[in-house]
Amino acid sequence: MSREVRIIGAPTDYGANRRGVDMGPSAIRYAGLADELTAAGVDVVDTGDLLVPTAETRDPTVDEPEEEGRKAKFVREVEDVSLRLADQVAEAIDEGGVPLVLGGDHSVAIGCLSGSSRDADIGAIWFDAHGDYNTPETSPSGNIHGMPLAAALGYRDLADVEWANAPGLSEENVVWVGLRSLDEAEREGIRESEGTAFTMSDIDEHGMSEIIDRALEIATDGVDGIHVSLDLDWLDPNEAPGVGTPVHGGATYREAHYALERVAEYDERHDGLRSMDVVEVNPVLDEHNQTAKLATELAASALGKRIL
Ligand code: 5AB
Ligand code: MN
Ligand code: MN
Ligand code: MN
Repeated sequence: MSREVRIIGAPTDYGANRRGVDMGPSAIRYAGLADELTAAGVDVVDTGDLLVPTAETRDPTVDEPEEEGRKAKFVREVEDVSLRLADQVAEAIDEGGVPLVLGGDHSVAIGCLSGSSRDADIGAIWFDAHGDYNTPETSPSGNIHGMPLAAALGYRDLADVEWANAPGLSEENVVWVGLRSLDEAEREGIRESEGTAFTMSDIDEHGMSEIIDRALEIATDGVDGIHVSLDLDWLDPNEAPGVGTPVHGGATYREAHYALERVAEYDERHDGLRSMDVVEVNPVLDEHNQTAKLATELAASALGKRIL
């Protein structure tokens, strides 16, 4: 029997500074996600989208005034989505599936990590141009999509909340791959963290093959499984123009595919891919749905699509 991949749409833009990323799940489905996954040999169940009230009906600061030196916009809305998403992710895993969460902005990773680590110790591979390791204290923007990893690790609190905590996420099993844009205090935080950061320079120096080897080894060491978080701005903007915070000098098309093919290969041997998210696709900024298409292809690569 083949494995079930459970698609969960999380059409949020609360965590981002640009509107449009809430249309990501729709664009990714339209780009042919279900067919790509079916071709990869998994059973696909699409549970539809979480209900997410449109940002225009909410006041970003109503519950979380921007106190001096402390910014986190739409924090109550992110809390609400995170709690519901975490339940769905945990349920998919309980029922033997692999949840594939479609963002939405990267704040949805909070619910993913929290649900995925509810009853297990997990590592995480964070494919992203950015560290997403800000806190309300360090964030230059107040946008929660720049904070999910720090929030999930819990000791860096997001507005004193327990809901953001991913109980079984082990910091030493967190690996960033492809970093090239960090804020000052965020850089300090990553340096001090027990996680491992591979920058684009590391990929230049050692090649994607060696970096993904090391990333998988570290992320999977001593845990029950891993969460893979794929921010499309990890790729070079030439490949993935449809993102809100593009940064030049990113992963190439083949580097990205290769890395996710290696995740699939690891998973095939160890059944170690527990959950995944694909985030930050912004159809308003995209060109002919190119970035959404890439998101579907990369998800399929991670979930077992083979060339031969
Ligand atoms: B993304 C920035 N570091 O915190 C901040 O796209 C950008 O989920 C965050 O990686 C980018 O606002 C968040 C400047
Ligand atoms: Mn990013
Ligand atoms: Mn360990
Ligand atoms: Mn991100």
